[in-house]
Amino acid sequence: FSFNSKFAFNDLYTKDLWEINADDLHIEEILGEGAFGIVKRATLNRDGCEINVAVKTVKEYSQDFILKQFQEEIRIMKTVGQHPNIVSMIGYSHQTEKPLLIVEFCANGNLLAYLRSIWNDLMERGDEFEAPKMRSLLHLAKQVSEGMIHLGKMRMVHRDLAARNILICENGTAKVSDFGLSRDIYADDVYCQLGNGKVPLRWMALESITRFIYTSESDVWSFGIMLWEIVTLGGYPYLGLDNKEVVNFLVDGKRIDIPINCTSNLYKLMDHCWKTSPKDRPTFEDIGITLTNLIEEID
Ligand code: ACK
Repeated sequence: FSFNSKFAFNDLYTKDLWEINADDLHIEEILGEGAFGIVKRATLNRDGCEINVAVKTVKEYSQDFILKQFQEEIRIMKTVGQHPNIVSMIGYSHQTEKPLLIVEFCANGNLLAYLRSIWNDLMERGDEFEAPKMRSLLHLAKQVSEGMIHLGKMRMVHRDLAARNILICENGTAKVSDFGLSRDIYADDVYCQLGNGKVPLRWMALESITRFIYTSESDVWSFGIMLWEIVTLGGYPYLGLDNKEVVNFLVDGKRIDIPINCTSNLYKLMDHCWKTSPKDRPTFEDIGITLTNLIEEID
């Protein structure tokens, strides 16, 4: 090696492959925003092709802890790596005034909004909820379980699994999303104050609420609530109970009842996810197998 080529070699090592040139990014409309964070659609020029992406950033005058949380989200997305059922990171940019996190674009929005749109359609037309629709919704749940198996392999706990945090792509694939910043984008009734932070109480396992313990098993509990959201086409868990009453309800060993239109086998699966002892809950692998069987049972 000559002196020069050695330099080029070192350069290769220090260049961050995730860094995106802000000039290649054309920011378009806002998809969602909260007190601290904001998500926008954008197009990114990649080797001459324009691709749709979602860009997350922080709002003006963000406090230090928000910026730290944002850096943490970027770090987590790097660690998670690629999986078809996880929203993947495309890159980030630090060249701009505010840091940008660029992720793949999921054209069909979040699962909760999708479920509620099905509900509204049914109400308008006065139709029955049909088996093929249920099958396709369980397929989405199955895809989420696959994303969660991958997260588990990467030794990651999501802590906020819920229909609002599942995104649907243009081809209908469900992807687990949101490893931090979106938390403040949703209504306050979802995230409530517990200790120093805001938490999604109604999606949380008992041990997360009472002892701040988060594991794959507590993600399984949240998955059970997400299944309930699916069956009820976007219902609000524990409707009619305030936050304190929810905690007492769970501590007393009570659980959400079987929803109308829910088969006993599907209810059995969600109820299994809400076992008090984390080790008694199914794993995401078990859940995937059960869902495949349940999908086959639907005729
Ligand atoms: O239902 P939505 O359009 O899907 O509204 C929310 C909003 O931003 C706040 O999170 C949308 N969103 C978030 N990430 C993405 C993404 N990667 N692709 C498309 N939309 C996204 C989300």
